[in-house]
Amino acid sequence: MPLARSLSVTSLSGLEEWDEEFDLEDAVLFEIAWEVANKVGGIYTVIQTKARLTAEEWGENYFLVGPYVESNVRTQVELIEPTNPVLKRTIDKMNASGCKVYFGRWLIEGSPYVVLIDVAFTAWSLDTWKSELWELCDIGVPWFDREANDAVLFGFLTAWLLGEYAAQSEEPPHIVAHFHEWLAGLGLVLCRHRQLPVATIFTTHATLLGRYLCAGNVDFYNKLADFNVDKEAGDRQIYHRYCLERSAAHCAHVFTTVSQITAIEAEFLLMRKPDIITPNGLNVKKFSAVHEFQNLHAQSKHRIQEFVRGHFYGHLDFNLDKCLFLFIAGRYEFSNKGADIFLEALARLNYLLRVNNSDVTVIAFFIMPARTNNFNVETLKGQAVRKQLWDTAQTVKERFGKKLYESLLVGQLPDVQKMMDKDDFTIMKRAIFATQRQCQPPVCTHNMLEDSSDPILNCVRRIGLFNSSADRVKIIFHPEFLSSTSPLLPMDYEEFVRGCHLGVFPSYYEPWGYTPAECTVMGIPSISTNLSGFGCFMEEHIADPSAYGIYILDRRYRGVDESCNQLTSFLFQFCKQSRRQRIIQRNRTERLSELLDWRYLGRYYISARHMALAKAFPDTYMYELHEPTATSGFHYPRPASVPPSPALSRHSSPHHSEAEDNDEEERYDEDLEAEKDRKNIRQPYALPLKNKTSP
Ligand code: G6P
Ligand code: 1S3
Repeated sequence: MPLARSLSVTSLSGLEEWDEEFDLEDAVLFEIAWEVANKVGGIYTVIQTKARLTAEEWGENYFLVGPYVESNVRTQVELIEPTNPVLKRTIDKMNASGCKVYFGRWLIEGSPYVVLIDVAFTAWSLDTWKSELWELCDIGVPWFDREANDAVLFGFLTAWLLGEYAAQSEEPPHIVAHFHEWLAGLGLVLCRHRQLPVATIFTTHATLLGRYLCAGNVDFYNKLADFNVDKEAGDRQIYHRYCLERSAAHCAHVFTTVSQITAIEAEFLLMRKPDIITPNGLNVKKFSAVHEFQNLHAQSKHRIQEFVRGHFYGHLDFNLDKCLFLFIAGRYEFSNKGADIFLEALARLNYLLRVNNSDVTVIAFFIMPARTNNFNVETLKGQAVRKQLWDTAQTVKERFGKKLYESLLVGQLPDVQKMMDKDDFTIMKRAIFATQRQCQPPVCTHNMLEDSSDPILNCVRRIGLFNSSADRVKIIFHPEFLSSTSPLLPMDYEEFVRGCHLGVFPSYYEPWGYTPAECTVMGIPSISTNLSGFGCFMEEHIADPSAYGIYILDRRYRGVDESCNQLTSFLFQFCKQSRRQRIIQRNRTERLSELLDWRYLGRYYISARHMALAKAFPDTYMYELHEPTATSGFHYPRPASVPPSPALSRHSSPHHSEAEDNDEEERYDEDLEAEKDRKNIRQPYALPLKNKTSP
């Protein structure tokens, strides 16, 4: 009999009301997703970052289940023998019956156990399982849909795993199985159909129909109630996928989505209201020195500036110290991710900066992967020219230093006129000649395969932002994810974000949106929208989000043009801030990171699991729903001092220095402000969790 384990919720900081204990007894947790140790998109980030907290809670009884992908396993997983005897018998039995199931430790924080199933190895069962699926619930999966075929194999195999685990257990087990997204959903449906002793949870991170409908030209949110969902799914040839998704949502003991906005979407498109919202968190790294992240910003910014020096060689007629770096990053979905209105707003911003004779230059980076044929020559040449200028300066400096040294050795002050000779001037002139350029600095860093039909490039052509000297807004489209081994911009994504001033994510369809969340925990302000899960979550928990550097664009109640004007106004206001104001704002942004930490947000997952256990095993577990609902929590008031508006900020701190950029004064002021704010923050409500009752 496994040892009874219990979760002491008081051990999690800051939630004094959580003083009840929920005894997990012999329960085991399986978390099942196609993205376990297999990076495809955002779900990987959810599972990978949450693993440490869940492993701490469930210990030896936590198993992640995903597909076996050899290349991933080689780099991320240490294969070992199963430690749990029941699971060992289960895996042995499956392997003896023609499956290939592996067990190991995923080498990430928390080192969780993983069960990886080679779905291709059991492809011989596909036809049998497809007809079983048809007999069971009339869902017919076409042969050509490879992803759906994988979903069928993965579904039957995970249900087999869970059923076998139950069969191999000496006493009736209490299994919790948490399935993520439609690709894993069939396993849940089969568990219910086979009446396995499994408490099931289904989380949708984005609905299939929502994603497809938004990508088209549809007024999605105003028409949510009117869609004929079966027809819409059929028209897009995803009816079978949609059925798998909808049946998983309906069969689950507990159904969750990642945000309130996706909850509404699910209610209309999947016809089930989620039982609980499980927002996405991150592992927040708190630095021991409070201002460490500001130093990191300065270091990374310096590296971006180096890249800019190369990219704009021959056209460096703007002050790099007054240059602001903005960026958008993510899947290349031009309108869903809001790249369309960002470009339009940049054109308007360019006009405003020019007519106001601003000395600020904005460089907007677009980091969205598209099909390319490697870097273009002009871009690579820029970095080579920069390097040559640097090398020339070093050579002349060394020769100069040598002469100076020799002169001092003989006890003479140097004759400045003779410190540089003809050769020095020749190599310097040659280096300067190399910076001459006939064309404008390129907008795109790569050779695009579909250059003439690319939406970003076409939009740039239309708005005419070609990096000319007169423009105050410059554009750099980097159609590939960043990498620290790139010959062009050798930085990984995190370093790059830290070096920027503002992340701009004006998405139209974004169930959660990790990009602005990542900015926040790094202390970088961002723009999101009230159509993104993140934006709505921040709006709900912060009294004055923009004072904290969280700008939330209204895309719900305004037309595109109005939203674009609002975005322009956010950008223009941001450009008007002084360095001092930006530093204050970054400090405030970083202060919100606690709100996005799994240590806090993981509790919604805990709650979902307890709710599922109580529904599946009512004799053993009990759960009571409290008001207010689970999404209530922290509340950040307005910052104690005046928000960093350009007009007011100089009076916003008790010890303001006359020197505009005196960072030390800044930090002192900010520490006082942070202390005031900390005292004002209202602690979260208890989550709707109730302790276990005896059978
Ligand atoms: C950080 C650094 C400062 C630097 C500042 C630049 O706060 O600690 O030394 O002056 O960044 O800020 P900016 O917004 O101009 O990049
Ligand atoms: C989805 O991934 P995506 O980028 O396709 O899931 C993510 C994790 O829950 C979420 O952050 C994102 O908004 C969704 O769109």
